[in-house]
Amino acid sequence: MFDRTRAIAPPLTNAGSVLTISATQIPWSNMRNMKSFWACALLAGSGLLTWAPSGRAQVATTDAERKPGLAVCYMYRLIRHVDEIATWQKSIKCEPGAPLAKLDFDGGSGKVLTSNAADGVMARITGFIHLDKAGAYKFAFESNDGVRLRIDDKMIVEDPGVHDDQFSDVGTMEVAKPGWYPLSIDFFERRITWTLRFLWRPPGVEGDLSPVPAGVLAH
Ligand SMILES: [Ca+2]
Repeated sequence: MFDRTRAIAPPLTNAGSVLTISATQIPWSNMRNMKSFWACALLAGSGLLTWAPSGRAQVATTDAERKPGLAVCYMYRLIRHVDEIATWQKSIKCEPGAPLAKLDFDGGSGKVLTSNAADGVMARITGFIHLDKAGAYKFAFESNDGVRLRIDDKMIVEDPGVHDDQFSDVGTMEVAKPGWYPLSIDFFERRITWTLRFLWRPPGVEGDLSPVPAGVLAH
């Protein structure tokens, strides 16, 4: 289900070169032959489908290029559901903040994460998580307010509305091939106090879920 080849998107430069080569390899003499033109166009299209990144915010990086912690950007509105974060980003700029080493915060009434405000904050958190064993990983949050986790472009767990500190349901990700997987977390704080704890239990581990450690997060 979680194929490593999908987890590691090609660098954008590769996608760009495929696009350029595909376009320039169509000989002009063939352009006058519409059958050949459309055959080339279909070939170019199939190449793009194979190589184009799947719309994720991150570009795959090598181990050397990967930096510790998760990237984050912020928007400022009073919302009530995590769905509104993607909607707002179509019309307002998401302002980058200092990266987050890990997500284990009981923020109280203070400023949210590394943003500039204590209320009305939307955070889009992106990066990679290292899942170093095959098997079932369990994920959950303690949050206030709403939160949603996607790994490898699949929704794993969410607790999307306005609420006091509470634990989400537990989501499961079956990992077939160990490695770095792209991750995104949408989170918002509406009013008063906020909390954000990202919890997991790797395969083979007993007991309660515990905070995801900084060493397995990168961007
Ligand atoms: Ca709150």
